Amino acid sequence: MKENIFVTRPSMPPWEEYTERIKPLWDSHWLTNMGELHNTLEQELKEYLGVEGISLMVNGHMSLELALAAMKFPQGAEVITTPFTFISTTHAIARNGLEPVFCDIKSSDYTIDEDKIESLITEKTVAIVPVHVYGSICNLERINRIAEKYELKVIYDAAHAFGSTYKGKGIGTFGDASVFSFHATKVFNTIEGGAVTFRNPDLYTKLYNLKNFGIRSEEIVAEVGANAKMNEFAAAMGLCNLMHIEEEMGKRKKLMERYRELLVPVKGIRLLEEQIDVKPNYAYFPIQIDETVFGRSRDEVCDALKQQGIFCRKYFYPLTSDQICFGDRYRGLPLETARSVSKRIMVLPLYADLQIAQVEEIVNAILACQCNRIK
Ligand code: T4K
Repeated sequence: MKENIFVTRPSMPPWEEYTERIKPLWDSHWLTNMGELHNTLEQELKEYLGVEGISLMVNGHMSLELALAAMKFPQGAEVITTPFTFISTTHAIARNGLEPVFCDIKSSDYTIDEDKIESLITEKTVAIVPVHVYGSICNLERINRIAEKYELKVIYDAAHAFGSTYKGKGIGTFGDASVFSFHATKVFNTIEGGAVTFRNPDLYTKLYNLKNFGIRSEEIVAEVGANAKMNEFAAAMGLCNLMHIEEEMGKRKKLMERYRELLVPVKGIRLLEEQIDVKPNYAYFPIQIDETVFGRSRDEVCDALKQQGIFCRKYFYPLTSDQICFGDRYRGLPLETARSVSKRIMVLPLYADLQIAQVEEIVNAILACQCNRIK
């Protein structure tokens, strides 16, 4: 029977490498609470990402929630963000008692439309939470200028952008903080995990308190905090995967190049443009299907591929602002580009172990949908 192809598949280090890493834990019995592997990974990632400060977390979502919490914004304050993202971004804002203010996106790279941010700023605005969606980098310079002009904080959701650089600088060095996800489905994974990167050293202590119940010593709890620590087994996975990160991205790059070669000539299918000054991380391969030109809708293509055991995903449909958990609250907002992209987008399978022949099979399956219509 033919193997199903999913949108992604986590990369795992050789079994022996992982077991070597975790073996000492059977002697030490030290499994979590900022253990040796946690601290080593924190140092190694600091160097790899080229950041001044980093705090490891249990996952990307808690990294975002706690990065926002660390800023100590007043309840009800407004945060300008994008609706074209994973629900985590919006939930992190809402769960901090803040009001998400949704800004439209650009059709060129699907990131927040910097031209529309200023018109959304009010007296209650405290921050901008842009997302480097699919690893597409936001307009860092314009966002920085807007933030400086209005004295706003910028917290980048860089869940998709691990290892990317802009003008040679690590993507985690921009804004007041950047948040990474090391979930199993990401370019770099610690099974579950995440991190906040930052320049202000005060944030290290604030985040430490927030991720460890505010405990400073056996008898002192200095702050109200949660539990969002990364454990030693996750850190061990990270240390192993970090050794193979260049190989991981190299394999993804080759697959992406083949996708591009095959799909660029296809009318009605739009690919993400490469960005100037950006070293990409080859995280996702989204395509937009224009039904009027291609002859088949995104949903028809997705369903047809599913029938053949190819499981693409409609990241990100519906927009987070239109999810039922928010009722009709944001349904009338002028988010034309985001709504249009969201209806046409699908993400094709991409992971290091995917074979070039499978990429060709996926593209053939897409093209076959078109032929079926023409017949
Ligand atoms: N901000 C943004 C912009 C994000 O995209 C995310 C997460 C976050 C914040 C929050 O970060 P975390 O708290 O998650 O660290 C997946 C991931 O679970 C999620 O991490 C990711 N974004 C999102 C875009 O995708 P689902 O609901 O699509 O996952 P699921 O379970 O359907 O997995 C997708 C496919 O991956 C499966 O069809 C098969 C494959 N898979 C998955 C897992 C979990 C495997 O092969 N092995 C596995 O262990 O959300």
